[in-house]
Amino acid sequence: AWRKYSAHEFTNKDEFERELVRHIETTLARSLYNCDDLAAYSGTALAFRDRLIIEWNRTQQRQTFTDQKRVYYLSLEFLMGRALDNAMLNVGMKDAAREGLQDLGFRIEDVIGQEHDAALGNGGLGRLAACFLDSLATLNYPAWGYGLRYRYGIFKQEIVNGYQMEVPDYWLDNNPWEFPRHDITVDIQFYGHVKKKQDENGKLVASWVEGEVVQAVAYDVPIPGYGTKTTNNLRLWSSKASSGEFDFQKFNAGDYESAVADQQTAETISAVLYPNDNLERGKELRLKQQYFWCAASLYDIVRRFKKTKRAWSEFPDQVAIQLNDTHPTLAIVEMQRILIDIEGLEWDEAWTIVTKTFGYTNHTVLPEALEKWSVPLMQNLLPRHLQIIYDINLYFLQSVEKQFPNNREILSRVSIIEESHPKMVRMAYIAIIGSHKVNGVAELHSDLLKSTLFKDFVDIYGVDRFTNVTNGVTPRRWLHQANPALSSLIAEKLGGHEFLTDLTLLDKLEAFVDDKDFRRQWAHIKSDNKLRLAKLIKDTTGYKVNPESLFDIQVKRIHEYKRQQLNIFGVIHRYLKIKGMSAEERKKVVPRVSVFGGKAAPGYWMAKTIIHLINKVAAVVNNDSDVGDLLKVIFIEDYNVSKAEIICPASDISEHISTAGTEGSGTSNMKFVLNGGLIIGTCDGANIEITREIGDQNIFLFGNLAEDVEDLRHRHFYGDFQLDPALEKVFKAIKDNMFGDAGDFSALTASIEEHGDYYLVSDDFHSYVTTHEMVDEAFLNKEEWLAKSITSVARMGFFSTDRVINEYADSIWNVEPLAVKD
Ligand code: 26M
Repeated sequence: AWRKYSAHEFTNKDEFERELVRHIETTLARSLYNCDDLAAYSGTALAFRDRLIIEWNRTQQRQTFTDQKRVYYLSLEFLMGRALDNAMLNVGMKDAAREGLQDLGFRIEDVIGQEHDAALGNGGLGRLAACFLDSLATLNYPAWGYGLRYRYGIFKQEIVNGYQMEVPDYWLDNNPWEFPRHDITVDIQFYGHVKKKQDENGKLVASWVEGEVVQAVAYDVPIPGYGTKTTNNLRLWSSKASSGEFDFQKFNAGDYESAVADQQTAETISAVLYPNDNLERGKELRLKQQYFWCAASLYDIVRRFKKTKRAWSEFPDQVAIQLNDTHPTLAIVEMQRILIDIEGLEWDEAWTIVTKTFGYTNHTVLPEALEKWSVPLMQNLLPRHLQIIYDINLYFLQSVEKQFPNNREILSRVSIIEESHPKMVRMAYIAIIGSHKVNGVAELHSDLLKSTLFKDFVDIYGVDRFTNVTNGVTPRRWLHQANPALSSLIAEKLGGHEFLTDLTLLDKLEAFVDDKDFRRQWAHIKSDNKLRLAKLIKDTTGYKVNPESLFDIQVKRIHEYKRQQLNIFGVIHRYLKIKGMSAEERKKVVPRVSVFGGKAAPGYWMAKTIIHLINKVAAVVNNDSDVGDLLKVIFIEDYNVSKAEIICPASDISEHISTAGTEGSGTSNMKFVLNGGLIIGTCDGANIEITREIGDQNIFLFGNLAEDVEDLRHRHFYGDFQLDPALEKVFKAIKDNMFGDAGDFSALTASIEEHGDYYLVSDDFHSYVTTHEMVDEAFLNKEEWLAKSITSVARMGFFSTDRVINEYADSIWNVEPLAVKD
């Protein structure tokens, strides 16, 4: 440390202003007198970026120097949202920035609002990865994220005449948070074929030759921890045409057009995030993305390891790789390929290293989400990998055969290759066989994995390979940043902001539950947050909502299993009830705003139909003068991370109502409760553990249990099904064209009435509706409601990703934090 402070560091308002002005005038070549919010944003971002870079370089040097075990989190999705506010809070200079910006005539909120969300993810899985990065850095773990640098993130959703339209999300122009590393590139091979050849010792080795080569270029994003010097790295790979001689020859041969076309083909690999959530569709480009990213990341990891000159057997002592779902499963196969084909290790020695290195997280039990790739497709794109997969399968099945002699059933059940036409490679099985730990994301989910999907593997490997790590959320973004007023009220009571890094300290809030003054302040903050949401609703939909109403919110990807249809049918039921009331009766109705938000996968018709119905119901209900403020229905367009930061603090109640046994965990349930909202939910995913923590008097649970689902479905299948009478009335209203052409919604009603009601909407309808009546009742008692709200927040300490990351570190990765001195 030959110089303690770099020239561009700032430690107070005036120094921040100096840096801001410097960036606006020189880096951006703008005049201060002609500086809009966008330029102020860019200047502020650059000033904070400088600070991050300094800590980032120091962190990387420190990690290289101490050479401890590192964690690599492989995820095809990182749903980061905005970076500036987070950087300000983590660096701890937000107040200085606020005052500095104010001096120059800017409001910090407007400046922060200029940033485009980094939306490189679909939903829960991608946002979990982003929360993990925040906690890994905050806890000083030496950790890298590896992902793809999509040119287009998740599409922007526009609602036109009640229909979802998808608009491309081109987000990369002047993104100050990424650093291209044009010197860090990896050539990635596709297609071609396998040759056997002799190595220098006369041993036969496989060699993958010819085919096409695409270049991976690294782009790095700094990930600051909160209140720490650690700034970790997120490395995103971008594809471009290889600069190899192949293309060069084409250019020289005058085949300019086709050379440019090849270039575009190469760039297509990292062009777009697949917008499916929990649906597997087997597209070749998706497999190319997966291999491209796995191979580049592994090459990078192996290169770093080889610099240390250690023996290969030490690899698992230096490296832990976590697979975020099965999307990176090819990394297991690629690692084995590197060790045997390139490094010349024996199979068994290599395989021991591989299994000690990898861990696999499963996020869903939905059968349609389980990844399978057709053998012919893989044979063509990755011929050597397919051979290795067959070998992995052979050795695995041989050991199963030894363990369970003469049991052909188990062999065919656990084979990596499904004997269908065409044959399919089951990626989850490779992930299980190639990892030392497999985890689910909430207790019920992990138990279901063990008792259903992965049962045979429990019998084969023993139960210890399977574990649970219940999800969490980062309290920095989802409490402090999204709800600064609540965070500061809590800090006032607890004597500081320590709870942001030890969320269990929230339990000290319970002492204040009966404090009248405190309750008033708590209530006040909630109503301010509701006003903030009401403004967003007014600005984006034109509808005015009464902020005194009960705000009832369901925001998440639209999916039949998440049952937004149950919610909107409940809303229609409520509407019909109000319509049938006398003026006198209407006076007793608790006014409600039903808020929906979420994207449907572009090819998921049923999900799009649900969005359409919500919007049609909104158009009728919101314009019905009989109803007025008693009921409003709002669909918030383009739900994303930055909107979630406004929405989560504003709920009175939020809905987490998936069919029992279908939601892995859910994480927005945690965000809403952490912000003082109550929830209505099924006994599913992490709702169960939330209930255990906060107490069942503080949550509204309803519906059938996971253990009853199979039997109910079975009965429906054999015709034992009666449509719930109240739901029948709702369907009648729809069929009478109350919400426009009933034909538009017939698939939705038919899936329930005629096609077996797979998600048990009718079975749960009565209990759902009566539970909502209990919600209304409870909301009338303001003091009781406040007590529930405060108590719940006080008991949410368990759901921080800090706890989650420590569990992964202890039970899966075996890594230690790296101590950082000032
Ligand atoms: C698959 C194939 C092709 C293209 C995309 C996909 C795909 C993308 C995202 C499949 C699944 C994807 O995400 C699933 C997901 O978000 N799962 C959620 O993970 C959360 C974090 O663990 C849980 O809280 C949710 O319950 C779970 O649904």
